[in-house]
Amino acid sequence: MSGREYVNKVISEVEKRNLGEKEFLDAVTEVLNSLVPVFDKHPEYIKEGILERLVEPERQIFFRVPWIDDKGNVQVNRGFRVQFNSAIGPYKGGLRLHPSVNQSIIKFLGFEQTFKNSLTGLPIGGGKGGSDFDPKGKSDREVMRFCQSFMSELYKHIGLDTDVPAGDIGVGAREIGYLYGYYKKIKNANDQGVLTGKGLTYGGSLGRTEATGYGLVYFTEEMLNDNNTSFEDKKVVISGSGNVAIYACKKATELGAKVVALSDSNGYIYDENGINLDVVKEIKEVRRGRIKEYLDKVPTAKYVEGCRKIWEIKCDIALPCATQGELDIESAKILIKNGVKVVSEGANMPTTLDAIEELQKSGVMFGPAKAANAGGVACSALEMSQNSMRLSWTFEEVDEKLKEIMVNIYKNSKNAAEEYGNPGNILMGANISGFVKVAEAMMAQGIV
Ligand code: NDP
Ligand code: 2IT
Repeated sequence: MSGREYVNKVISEVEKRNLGEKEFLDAVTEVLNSLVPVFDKHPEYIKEGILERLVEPERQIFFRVPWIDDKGNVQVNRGFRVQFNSAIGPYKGGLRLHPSVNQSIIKFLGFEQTFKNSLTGLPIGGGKGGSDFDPKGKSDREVMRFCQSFMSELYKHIGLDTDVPAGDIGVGAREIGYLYGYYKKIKNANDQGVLTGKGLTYGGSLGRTEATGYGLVYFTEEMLNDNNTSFEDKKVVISGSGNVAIYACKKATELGAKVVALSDSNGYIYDENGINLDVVKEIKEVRRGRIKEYLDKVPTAKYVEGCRKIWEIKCDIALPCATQGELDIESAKILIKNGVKVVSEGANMPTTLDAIEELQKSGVMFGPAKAANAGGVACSALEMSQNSMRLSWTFEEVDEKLKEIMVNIYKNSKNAAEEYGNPGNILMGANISGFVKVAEAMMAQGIV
């Protein structure tokens, strides 16, 4: 069987078995199509059913999360944990709290995480979880009661060497604190490495808060340098205004770029003088407010309703850092028309498949999420190492390791693309480089 026939066969099986799961099917289709040359070179992977096994999560846990709101009413949410692949290490991946969360979204994220974690070079498998709970507008006490109820089931399935969750959309230091406190209480064990993204006073790692955004910029800078350019003097548009967007904005600005826009799900702000990040951090990290409030402090900036319109701003570098599917083909065409040179993904799967094709066709440099945003989970793995050793590295030590990991991810992705006959296609190279390590580990461990 040729590589193409094998991939087509598996994609059609996945479509039948996962009906209507658009995000999951998109993620699988994108990855599998770029692996065709790998199967032509390694028919032994076909014989061992590597793909058939890889597209089926090892374990999926769905559970009821009842909690009591501030008015005394009973609320019920649905909890998810998908333990996708443990070939190279314990399941590792974030928890997302957002009303849109469903089985398809958690599965796509877990699938992607498997290759991303492989790319980091560290021994971590792939997993993801979350709930359709909406933290917006909830009091701290409500978030705490939800987190405790969520953990009262999740703790049965996670562990230092089994599965190590962390943050994602809607889960930051506050939520990880509540989750960890409850885990410790019901397990009677200070297993600090069971969650990452912890506060610095109880086993967190310096640099984890910054890691995804900084890592995205380190990766993108390496890609730019390799093409004889850099962030210096570039105009940058970043979507989102959460953890990833804020620290991408900080590092890009430090490297001499001017970030002119940030957004949230309601709209975007445009500041031609460059975003004042202290103002954004006060709104988003301290008050949990809306990006629109930026105008209260910087009245010369503009606010535009509707987050998708952010891609209409003329820029050299676009960094989508909000959510999946946020940069579609129409947005890609506008970016291209306005002369964008680079699109590099901080969010997971923010660019739709047709938009990626359009960008690549037009010669825009493309940094795919599983490579470009791997800095967060890489730093999580560094946090696990520090917890195991019961010591803490300095910010500089962590940052240095992060930089090295991101440069290596770029180089390995670039080399894999060349080796498999598609030089410059970092998306294909990242898929192949991430996949081969997982496939080799699965081959070595037999049919399990
Ligand atoms: P945050 O919760 O800190 O911020 C999310 C941001 O994205 C907010 O500005 C939010 O706006 C916006 N957003 C969320 N959902 C939507 C939506 N449906 N439409 C438009 N805007 C939306 O999350 P993170 O910054 O941590 O995560 C952002 C992305 O980066 C996600 O795709 C995540 O999976 C990915 N990622 C995160 C990592 C991490 O370490 N945190 C690591 C690697 C990837 P609003 O407030 O209006 O909802
Ligand atoms: O998508 C991701 O890589 C994350 N949300 C980070 C996961 C982690 O375990 O740090």
